[in-house]
Amino acid sequence: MTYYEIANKLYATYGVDTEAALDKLAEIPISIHCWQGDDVIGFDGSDSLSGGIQTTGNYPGRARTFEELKEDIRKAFSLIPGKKRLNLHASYAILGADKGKVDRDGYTYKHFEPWVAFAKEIGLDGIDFNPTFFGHPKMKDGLSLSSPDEETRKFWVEHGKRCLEIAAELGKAFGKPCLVNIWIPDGFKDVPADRLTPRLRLKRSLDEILENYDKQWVIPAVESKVFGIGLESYTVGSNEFYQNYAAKKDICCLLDNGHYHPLEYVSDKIPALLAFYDKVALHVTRGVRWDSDHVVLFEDELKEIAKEIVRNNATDKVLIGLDYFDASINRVAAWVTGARNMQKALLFALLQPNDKLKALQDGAEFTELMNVQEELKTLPLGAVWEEYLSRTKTAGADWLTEVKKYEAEILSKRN
Ligand code: RNT
Ligand code: ZN
Repeated sequence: MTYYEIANKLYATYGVDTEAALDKLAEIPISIHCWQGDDVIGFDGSDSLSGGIQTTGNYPGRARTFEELKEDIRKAFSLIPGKKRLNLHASYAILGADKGKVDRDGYTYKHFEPWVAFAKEIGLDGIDFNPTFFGHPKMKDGLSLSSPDEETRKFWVEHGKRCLEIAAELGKAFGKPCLVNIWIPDGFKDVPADRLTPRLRLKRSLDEILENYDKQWVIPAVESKVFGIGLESYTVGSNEFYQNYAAKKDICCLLDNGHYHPLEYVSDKIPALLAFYDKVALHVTRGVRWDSDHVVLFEDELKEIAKEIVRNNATDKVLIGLDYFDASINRVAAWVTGARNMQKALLFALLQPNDKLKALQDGAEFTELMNVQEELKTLPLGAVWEEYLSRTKTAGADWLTEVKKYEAEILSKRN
Protein backbone atom coordinates (compact mmCIF):
# COMPACT_ATOMS: atom_id res chain seq x y z
CA MET A 1 0.00 0.00 0.00
CA THR A 2 1.18 3.51 -0.73
CA TYR A 3 1.41 6.16 1.94
CA TYR A 4 -1.72 7.76 0.45
CA GLU A 5 -3.67 4.48 0.47
CA ILE A 6 -2.90 4.05 4.16
CA ALA A 7 -4.04 7.61 4.82
CA ASN A 8 -7.23 6.96 2.87
CA LYS A 9 -7.99 3.98 5.12
CA LEU A 10 -7.16 5.83 8.33
CA TYR A 11 -9.39 8.76 7.48
CA ALA A 12 -12.13 6.34 6.47
CA THR A 13 -12.23 5.01 10.03
CA TYR A 14 -13.48 8.49 10.98
CA GLY A 15 -15.96 8.47 8.12
CA VAL A 16 -13.86 10.84 6.01
CA ASP A 17 -13.48 10.32 2.26
CA THR A 18 -10.07 11.61 1.12
CA GLU A 19 -11.07 11.34 -2.55
CA ALA A 20 -14.01 13.70 -2.03
CA ALA A 21 -11.72 16.07 -0.14
CA LEU A 22 -9.21 16.15 -3.00
CA ASP A 23 -11.94 16.82 -5.58
CA LYS A 24 -13.33 19.64 -3.51
CA LEU A 25 -9.95 21.21 -2.84
CA ALA A 26 -9.22 21.50 -6.54
CA GLU A 27 -12.36 23.62 -6.94
CA ILE A 28 -11.63 26.30 -4.35
CA PRO A 29 -10.05 29.38 -5.91
CA ILE A 30 -7.42 31.35 -4.04
CA SER A 31 -6.89 34.95 -5.05
CA ILE A 32 -3.17 35.57 -4.93
CA HIS A 33 -1.94 39.12 -4.42
CA CYS A 34 0.41 40.54 -7.03
CA TRP A 35 2.04 42.81 -4.43
CA GLN A 36 4.21 40.21 -2.71
CA GLY A 37 6.52 40.37 -5.72
CA ASP A 38 7.52 44.04 -5.58
CA ASP A 39 7.00 45.11 -1.95
CA VAL A 40 3.66 46.84 -2.78
CA ILE A 41 5.30 49.55 -4.90
CA GLY A 42 3.37 49.25 -8.16
CA PHE A 43 4.13 50.77 -11.54
CA ASP A 44 2.45 54.16 -11.44
CA GLY A 45 5.13 56.34 -10.00
CA SER A 46 5.52 55.58 -6.33
CA ASP A 47 8.89 54.48 -5.05
CA SER A 48 8.00 53.83 -1.44
CA LEU A 49 5.16 52.44 0.59
CA SER A 50 2.87 54.63 2.68
CA GLY A 51 -0.51 54.43 4.38
CA GLY A 52 0.56 52.87 7.65
CA ILE A 53 1.70 49.61 6.09
CA GLN A 54 5.29 48.54 5.76
CA THR A 55 7.39 45.97 3.99
CA THR A 56 10.62 45.21 5.78
CA GLY A 57 13.75 43.59 4.40
CA ASN A 58 15.82 44.04 1.27
CA TYR A 59 16.26 40.56 -0.12
CA PRO A 60 17.65 40.84 -3.64
CA GLY A 61 15.43 40.34 -6.67
CA ARG A 62 12.43 42.64 -6.18
CA ALA A 63 10.42 42.81 -9.39
CA ARG A 64 10.73 46.33 -10.76
CA THR A 65 8.85 46.10 -14.02
CA PHE A 66 5.75 44.48 -15.46
CA GLU A 67 7.95 41.96 -17.25
CA GLU A 68 9.80 41.03 -14.09
CA LEU A 69 6.65 40.75 -12.01
CA LYS A 70 5.01 38.56 -14.64
CA GLU A 71 8.06 36.35 -14.76
CA ASP A 72 8.02 35.91 -10.98
CA ILE A 73 4.27 35.29 -10.83
CA ARG A 74 4.62 32.70 -13.56
CA LYS A 75 7.29 30.88 -11.54
CA ALA A 76 5.45 31.14 -8.21
CA PHE A 77 2.08 30.10 -9.61
CA SER A 78 3.61 27.07 -11.33
CA LEU A 79 4.45 25.80 -7.84
CA ILE A 80 0.97 26.38 -6.43
CA PRO A 81 -1.66 23.77 -7.27
CA GLY A 82 -5.36 24.30 -7.88
CA LYS A 83 -7.53 27.18 -9.02
CA LYS A 84 -5.89 30.56 -8.85
CA ARG A 85 -6.98 34.15 -9.35
CA LEU A 86 -4.72 37.18 -9.48
CA ASN A 87 -5.38 40.07 -7.12
CA LEU A 88 -4.27 43.39 -8.60
CA HIS A 89 -4.04 46.88 -7.23
CA ALA A 90 -4.80 49.86 -9.44
CA SER A 91 -1.21 51.01 -8.89
CA TYR A 92 -0.14 48.14 -11.16
CA ALA A 93 -1.65 49.89 -14.19
CA ILE A 94 0.32 49.45 -17.40
CA LEU A 95 0.20 53.06 -18.49
CA GLY A 96 2.47 53.01 -21.54
CA ALA A 97 2.22 56.30 -23.40
CA ASP A 98 -0.25 57.58 -20.78
CA LYS A 99 2.46 57.64 -18.12
CA GLY A 100 2.59 61.10 -16.58
CA LYS A 101 -0.56 62.11 -18.46
CA VAL A 102 -3.29 60.01 -16.92
CA ASP A 103 -3.69 59.93 -13.14
CA ARG A 104 -5.54 57.43 -10.98
CA ASP A 105 -8.82 59.25 -11.51
CA GLY A 106 -8.49 58.49 -15.21
CA TYR A 107 -7.39 54.86 -15.38
CA THR A 108 -9.38 52.67 -17.70
CA TYR A 109 -9.63 49.01 -18.57
CA LYS A 110 -7.06 49.38 -21.31
CA HIS A 111 -4.39 49.98 -18.65
CA PHE A 112 -5.10 46.50 -17.32
CA GLU A 113 -5.68 44.58 -20.53
CA PRO A 114 -2.06 43.38 -20.57
CA TRP A 115 -2.74 41.78 -17.17
CA VAL A 116 -5.82 40.06 -18.55
CA ALA A 117 -3.84 38.65 -21.44
CA PHE A 118 -1.23 37.37 -19.01
CA ALA A 119 -3.77 35.87 -16.60
CA LYS A 120 -5.42 34.03 -19.47
CA GLU A 121 -2.10 32.83 -20.79
CA ILE A 122 -1.23 31.20 -17.47
CA GLY A 123 -4.72 29.76 -17.07
CA LEU A 124 -6.04 31.79 -14.16
CA ASP A 125 -9.64 31.74 -13.06
CA GLY A 126 -9.99 35.52 -12.99
CA ILE A 127 -8.66 38.80 -11.64
CA ASP A 128 -9.70 40.67 -8.49
CA PHE A 129 -9.12 44.36 -8.15
CA ASN A 130 -8.34 47.08 -5.61
CA PRO A 131 -8.38 50.84 -5.86
CA THR A 132 -5.08 52.12 -4.47
CA PHE A 133 -5.63 54.82 -1.87
CA PHE A 134 -1.97 55.10 -0.83
CA GLY A 135 1.48 55.70 -2.30
CA HIS A 136 0.34 58.78 -4.17
CA PRO A 137 0.88 62.57 -3.87
CA LYS A 138 -2.85 63.27 -3.83
CA MET A 139 -3.16 61.71 -0.36
CA LYS A 140 -3.52 64.90 1.65
CA ASP A 141 -2.30 64.72 5.24
CA GLY A 142 -2.62 60.97 4.94
CA LEU A 143 -6.31 61.15 4.06
CA SER A 144 -8.18 60.12 0.94
CA LEU A 145 -11.93 59.44 0.91
CA SER A 146 -12.36 61.07 4.31
CA SER A 147 -10.37 64.20 3.51
CA PRO A 148 -11.88 67.55 4.53
CA ASP A 149 -10.32 68.95 1.37
CA GLU A 150 -13.03 68.62 -1.21
CA GLU A 151 -10.69 68.47 -4.20
CA THR A 152 -8.76 65.61 -2.59
CA ARG A 153 -11.89 63.74 -1.61
CA LYS A 154 -13.33 64.10 -5.09
CA PHE A 155 -10.13 62.89 -6.74
CA TRP A 156 -10.27 59.68 -4.72
CA VAL A 157 -13.98 59.23 -5.33
CA GLU A 158 -13.25 59.39 -9.05
CA HIS A 159 -10.49 56.83 -8.58
CA GLY A 160 -12.97 54.53 -6.85
CA LYS A 161 -15.46 54.93 -9.67
CA ARG A 162 -12.84 54.17 -12.32
CA CYS A 163 -11.90 51.03 -10.44
CA LEU A 164 -15.47 49.75 -10.40
CA GLU A 165 -15.68 50.37 -14.15
CA ILE A 166 -12.42 48.53 -14.75
CA ALA A 167 -13.59 45.68 -12.51
CA ALA A 168 -16.76 45.19 -14.54
CA GLU A 169 -14.59 44.61 -17.60
CA LEU A 170 -12.29 42.29 -15.68
CA GLY A 171 -15.31 40.30 -14.55
CA LYS A 172 -16.66 40.03 -18.07
CA ALA A 173 -13.28 39.06 -19.47
CA PHE A 174 -13.27 35.89 -17.37
CA GLY A 175 -17.00 35.36 -17.05
CA LYS A 176 -16.60 35.49 -13.24
CA PRO A 177 -17.39 38.41 -10.93
CA CYS A 178 -14.49 40.56 -9.84
CA LEU A 179 -14.07 41.41 -6.15
CA VAL A 180 -13.23 45.07 -5.65
CA ASN A 181 -11.87 45.69 -2.19
CA ILE A 182 -11.82 49.16 -0.75
CA TRP A 183 -9.24 49.75 1.93
CA ILE A 184 -8.12 53.24 2.87
CA PRO A 185 -5.38 54.11 5.34
CA ASP A 186 -7.13 57.27 6.59
CA GLY A 187 -6.61 57.87 10.27
CA PHE A 188 -4.73 59.77 12.96
CA LYS A 189 -1.59 59.16 14.95
CA ASP A 190 -2.92 60.85 18.03
CA VAL A 191 -6.20 61.48 19.79
CA PRO A 192 -8.56 63.10 17.31
CA ALA A 193 -10.78 66.08 18.05
CA ASP A 194 -13.54 64.70 15.87
CA ARG A 195 -14.15 61.03 15.20
CA LEU A 196 -17.51 61.39 13.56
CA THR A 197 -17.11 63.87 10.72
CA PRO A 198 -14.32 61.95 8.93
CA ARG A 199 -16.59 58.88 9.00
CA LEU A 200 -19.49 60.87 7.61
CA ARG A 201 -17.25 62.06 4.79
CA LEU A 202 -16.10 58.49 4.13
CA LYS A 203 -19.73 57.39 4.05
CA ARG A 204 -20.56 60.10 1.55
CA SER A 205 -17.56 59.18 -0.60
CA LEU A 206 -18.49 55.50 -0.62
CA ASP A 207 -22.08 56.38 -1.53
CA GLU A 208 -20.78 58.39 -4.46
CA ILE A 209 -18.42 55.63 -5.61
CA LEU A 210 -21.11 52.96 -5.37
CA GLU A 211 -23.84 55.07 -6.96
CA ASN A 212 -23.62 53.03 -10.07
CA TYR A 213 -21.79 49.80 -10.75
CA ASP A 214 -22.29 46.60 -12.63
CA LYS A 215 -23.95 44.26 -10.14
CA GLN A 216 -23.49 41.23 -12.35
CA TRP A 217 -19.72 41.42 -12.61
CA VAL A 218 -18.57 43.39 -9.61
CA ILE A 219 -18.58 42.47 -5.91
CA PRO A 220 -17.64 45.57 -3.91
CA ALA A 221 -16.14 45.01 -0.47
CA VAL A 222 -14.91 47.19 2.37
CA GLU A 223 -11.94 46.28 4.57
CA SER A 224 -11.72 47.65 8.09
CA LYS A 225 -8.64 48.08 10.21
CA VAL A 226 -7.99 48.81 13.84
CA PHE A 227 -4.76 50.79 13.39
CA GLY A 228 -1.80 51.47 11.12
CA ILE A 229 1.79 52.59 11.66
CA GLY A 230 1.60 56.28 12.46
CA LEU A 231 -2.18 55.89 12.67
CA GLU A 232 -2.32 54.31 16.08
CA SER A 233 -5.14 56.26 17.66
CA TYR A 234 -7.90 56.24 15.11
CA THR A 235 -8.81 54.78 11.75
CA VAL A 236 -11.78 56.18 9.88
CA GLY A 237 -12.66 52.81 8.34
CA SER A 238 -13.19 50.90 11.56
CA ASN A 239 -14.88 47.54 11.90
CA GLU A 240 -18.25 48.85 13.15
CA PHE A 241 -18.28 51.54 10.51
CA TYR A 242 -17.76 49.18 7.60
CA GLN A 243 -19.90 46.34 8.88
CA ASN A 244 -22.85 48.64 9.21
CA TYR A 245 -22.10 50.28 5.91
CA ALA A 246 -21.86 46.95 4.10
CA ALA A 247 -25.09 45.70 5.67
CA LYS A 248 -27.02 48.81 4.71
CA LYS A 249 -25.63 48.98 1.19
CA ASP A 250 -25.82 45.26 0.58
CA ILE A 251 -22.15 44.96 -0.29
CA CYS A 252 -19.48 42.68 1.12
CA CYS A 253 -17.23 42.87 4.19
CA LEU A 254 -13.62 41.90 3.81
CA LEU A 255 -11.93 40.51 6.89
CA ASP A 256 -8.15 40.80 7.08
CA ASN A 257 -6.94 38.72 9.99
CA GLY A 258 -4.19 41.24 10.75
CA HIS A 259 -6.69 44.02 11.32
CA TYR A 260 -8.21 43.27 14.70
CA HIS A 261 -7.17 43.31 18.31
CA PRO A 262 -4.86 40.34 18.96
CA LEU A 263 -7.49 38.32 20.81
CA GLU A 264 -10.19 38.82 18.19
CA TYR A 265 -10.32 35.97 15.72
CA VAL A 266 -11.40 36.17 12.12
CA SER A 267 -12.28 32.48 12.29
CA ASP A 268 -15.04 33.46 14.69
CA LYS A 269 -16.14 36.44 12.62
CA ILE A 270 -16.68 34.38 9.46
CA PRO A 271 -19.71 32.45 10.78
CA ALA A 272 -21.05 35.60 12.43
CA LEU A 273 -21.10 37.32 9.06
CA LEU A 274 -22.34 34.25 7.19
CA ALA A 275 -25.51 34.54 9.27
CA PHE A 276 -26.22 37.82 7.50
CA TYR A 277 -24.27 38.03 4.27
CA ASP A 278 -24.27 36.00 1.10
CA LYS A 279 -20.55 36.62 0.61
CA VAL A 280 -17.62 37.29 2.92
CA ALA A 281 -14.18 38.18 1.58
CA LEU A 282 -10.90 37.44 3.30
CA HIS A 283 -7.37 38.76 3.34
CA VAL A 284 -5.43 35.94 4.86
CA THR A 285 -2.22 37.14 6.40
CA ARG A 286 -0.17 36.60 9.54
CA GLY A 287 0.36 39.34 12.04
CA VAL A 288 3.25 38.96 14.42
CA ARG A 289 2.53 41.30 17.33
CA TRP A 290 1.00 43.79 14.92
CA ASP A 291 -0.41 43.82 11.36
CA SER A 292 3.03 42.84 10.13
CA ASP A 293 1.89 40.85 7.09
CA HIS A 294 4.26 37.94 7.61
CA VAL A 295 4.03 34.98 5.24
CA VAL A 296 1.01 32.77 5.97
CA LEU A 297 2.08 29.64 7.85
CA PHE A 298 0.22 26.44 8.66
CA GLU A 299 -0.90 27.59 12.08
CA ASP A 300 -3.88 27.04 14.33
CA GLU A 301 -5.80 30.18 13.37
CA LEU A 302 -5.32 29.45 9.68
CA LYS A 303 -6.75 25.95 10.21
CA GLU A 304 -9.60 27.42 12.20
CA ILE A 305 -10.39 29.88 9.39
CA ALA A 306 -10.36 27.03 6.88
CA LYS A 307 -12.62 24.95 9.09
CA GLU A 308 -15.21 27.71 9.27
CA ILE A 309 -15.23 27.99 5.50
CA VAL A 310 -15.52 24.27 4.89
CA ARG A 311 -17.85 23.09 7.63
CA ASN A 312 -20.36 25.84 6.91
CA ASN A 313 -20.47 24.80 3.26
CA ALA A 314 -19.23 28.26 2.44
CA THR A 315 -16.53 27.58 -0.13
CA ASP A 316 -18.61 29.54 -2.66
CA LYS A 317 -19.48 32.26 -0.20
CA VAL A 318 -16.11 33.02 1.32
CA LEU A 319 -13.81 34.64 -1.22
CA ILE A 320 -10.31 33.70 -0.14
CA GLY A 321 -7.53 36.16 -0.89
CA LEU A 322 -4.00 36.44 0.46
CA ASP A 323 -2.43 39.63 1.71
CA TYR A 324 1.12 39.62 3.01
CA PHE A 325 4.42 41.09 1.91
CA ASP A 326 7.78 39.93 3.10
CA ALA A 327 10.90 41.48 1.60
CA SER A 328 13.33 39.68 3.87
CA ILE A 329 13.18 36.32 2.09
CA ASN A 330 12.96 35.14 -1.49
CA ARG A 331 9.68 36.72 -2.65
CA VAL A 332 8.75 33.88 -4.99
CA ALA A 333 9.17 31.43 -2.11
CA ALA A 334 7.05 33.71 0.08
CA TRP A 335 4.18 33.49 -2.40
CA VAL A 336 4.45 29.74 -2.72
CA THR A 337 4.70 29.07 1.02
CA GLY A 338 1.67 31.18 1.91
CA ALA A 339 -0.56 29.97 -0.90
CA ARG A 340 0.25 26.32 -0.34
CA ASN A 341 -0.39 26.72 3.37
CA MET A 342 -3.80 28.19 2.68
CA GLN A 343 -4.60 25.20 0.52
CA LYS A 344 -3.16 22.77 3.03
CA ALA A 345 -5.37 24.30 5.71
CA LEU A 346 -8.40 23.87 3.45
CA LEU A 347 -7.44 20.25 2.94
CA PHE A 348 -7.10 19.82 6.70
CA ALA A 349 -10.62 21.19 7.07
CA LEU A 350 -11.98 19.01 4.27
CA LEU A 351 -10.57 15.98 6.08
CA GLN A 352 -12.59 16.57 9.24
CA PRO A 353 -15.70 14.47 9.90
CA ASN A 354 -17.67 17.68 10.21
CA ASP A 355 -21.16 16.20 10.51
CA LYS A 356 -20.03 13.81 13.19
CA LEU A 357 -18.33 16.59 15.15
CA LYS A 358 -21.44 18.77 14.95
CA ALA A 359 -23.57 15.88 16.21
CA LEU A 360 -21.25 15.47 19.19
CA GLN A 361 -21.62 19.16 19.97
CA ASP A 362 -25.40 19.05 19.68
CA GLY A 363 -25.48 15.98 21.88
CA ALA A 364 -23.35 17.78 24.47
CA GLU A 365 -20.76 15.00 24.19
CA PHE A 366 -17.92 17.37 24.83
CA THR A 367 -15.43 14.82 26.14
CA GLU A 368 -15.64 12.79 22.95
CA LEU A 369 -15.66 15.94 20.83
CA MET A 370 -12.39 17.02 22.40
CA ASN A 371 -10.92 13.56 22.03
CA VAL A 372 -11.82 13.14 18.36
CA GLN A 373 -10.61 16.62 17.48
CA GLU A 374 -7.29 15.87 19.12
CA GLU A 375 -6.91 12.52 17.35
CA LEU A 376 -7.63 14.15 14.00
CA LYS A 377 -4.69 16.50 14.42
CA THR A 378 -2.15 13.72 13.96
CA LEU A 379 -3.74 11.82 11.08
CA PRO A 380 -1.50 11.74 7.96
CA LEU A 381 -2.59 14.96 6.28
CA GLY A 382 0.82 15.13 4.58
CA ALA A 383 0.16 11.95 2.62
CA VAL A 384 -3.08 13.33 1.22
CA TRP A 385 -1.42 16.66 0.42
CA GLU A 386 1.43 14.92 -1.43
CA GLU A 387 -1.17 12.96 -3.40
CA TYR A 388 -2.88 16.22 -4.35
CA LEU A 389 0.42 17.68 -5.56
CA SER A 390 1.20 14.64 -7.63
CA ARG A 391 -2.29 14.54 -9.18
CA THR A 392 -2.09 18.23 -10.05
CA LYS A 393 1.46 17.75 -11.38
CA THR A 394 2.85 20.27 -8.94
CA ALA A 395 6.28 20.04 -7.33
CA GLY A 396 6.31 18.21 -4.00
CA ALA A 397 8.16 19.01 -0.80
CA ASP A 398 11.31 19.83 -2.77
CA TRP A 399 9.74 22.81 -4.59
CA LEU A 400 12.27 25.17 -3.06
CA THR A 401 14.99 23.64 -5.23
CA GLU A 402 13.25 25.15 -8.22
CA VAL A 403 12.97 28.53 -6.58
CA LYS A 404 16.65 28.44 -5.68
CA LYS A 405 17.51 27.73 -9.28
CA TYR A 406 15.28 30.60 -10.38
CA GLU A 407 17.01 32.84 -7.86
CA ALA A 408 20.45 31.91 -9.17
CA GLU A 409 19.47 32.34 -12.80
CA ILE A 410 17.05 35.29 -12.66
CA LEU A 411 16.56 37.07 -9.36
CA SER A 412 20.22 37.42 -8.41
CA LYS A 413 20.90 39.16 -11.72
CA ARG A 414 18.54 42.02 -10.87
CA ASN A 415 20.22 44.96 -9.20
C1 RNT B 1 -3.57 47.13 4.66
C2 RNT B 1 -4.60 46.25 4.06
C3 RNT B 1 -4.66 46.23 2.57
C4 RNT B 1 -3.31 46.18 1.90
C5 RNT B 1 -3.36 45.79 0.44
C6 RNT B 1 -2.11 46.13 -0.26
O1 RNT B 1 -3.41 46.97 6.01
O2 RNT B 1 -4.46 44.96 4.56
O3 RNT B 1 -5.48 45.21 2.17
O4 RNT B 1 -2.46 45.29 2.54
O5 RNT B 1 -4.46 46.28 -0.16
ZN1 ZN C 1 -5.67 43.47 3.69
